[in-house]
Amino acid sequence: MYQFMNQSMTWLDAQRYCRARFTDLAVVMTMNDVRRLVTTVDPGYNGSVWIGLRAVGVGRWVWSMGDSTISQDSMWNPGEPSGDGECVRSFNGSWYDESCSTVLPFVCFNDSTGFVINNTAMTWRDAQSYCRQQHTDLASISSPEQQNLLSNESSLWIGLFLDSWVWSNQWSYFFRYWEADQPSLSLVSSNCAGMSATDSRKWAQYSCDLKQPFICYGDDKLIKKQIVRVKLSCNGKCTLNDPSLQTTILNEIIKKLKSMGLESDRKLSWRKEQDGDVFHQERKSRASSNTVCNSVTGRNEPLLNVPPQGAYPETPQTDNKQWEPLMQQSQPSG
Ligand SMILES: [Ca+2]
Repeated sequence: MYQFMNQSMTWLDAQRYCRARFTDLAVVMTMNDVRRLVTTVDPGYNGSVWIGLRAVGVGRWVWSMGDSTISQDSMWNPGEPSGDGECVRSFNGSWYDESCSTVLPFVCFNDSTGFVINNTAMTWRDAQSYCRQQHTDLASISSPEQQNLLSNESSLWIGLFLDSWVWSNQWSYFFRYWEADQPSLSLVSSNCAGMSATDSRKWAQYSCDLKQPFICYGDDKLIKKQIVRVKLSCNGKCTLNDPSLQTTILNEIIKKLKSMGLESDRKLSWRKEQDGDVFHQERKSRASSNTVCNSVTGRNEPLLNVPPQGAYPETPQTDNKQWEPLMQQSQPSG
């Protein structure tokens, strides 16, 4: 879950903030993540924002699809990579590093149809954009068999490129969504990445000292969640796992808690256990009487999630005692 923070910080401070309150600065692994990231930003804010990507000193060859490092059976031509570019073309079944601004035909990978060769010459980045829009991505080549499919082709861009960036959480994941001219070797002191202010919202590099809003991911630790366990009985006259009955009971509890002072922005829900049920028959050893038809079992498996924005009153005060014996309070988190 992405969280937009509309306050300006340096990249390092933003990272500290995200780690303290959420999990980390935003990590992006797929085009779907890109779309979610873009919609996370407040509509009223048009500037650039930090994401959790920063430069490291060393480059390594990785695939555009992001899911793997270079194959063990790498197919470099002897003498390659020769250091004359950060993108890779396949020619006669071997790989050559090449300037990314060279225009070449390219090979996309399509989830349904496999390799798709496109004979329109483009820069590597434009070819990558094209493949992501029309197919899945620029092709990864992970076996000699796949390379053989290209052995009779003239020069084609493949998905391999030299990457020297790393995610804040150290995940080895190489999905990138750079602006056409980024990352740029001429911007050597711009070692942190953000989502740019352009319409495309692709990524650009900035000085890490720049102060700008940022996007974190993870659950908000400031939202306190309280879990209470309830024991209910209807003497065999109902099925407590009937969803409509659960809704009715929950609404009654909400009504009661509100009358006791629960604020309206707090949310209550039933917590399902792994089997999908909310209520479980009390175990025989714990059953207090054979009149209990449905009740809660399992230590630390309470059934009500109460994630309020602030602390819920420590001890619910009520002049109506009928709910009180049914609830147990757990320690609020955070
Ligand atoms: Ca070369």
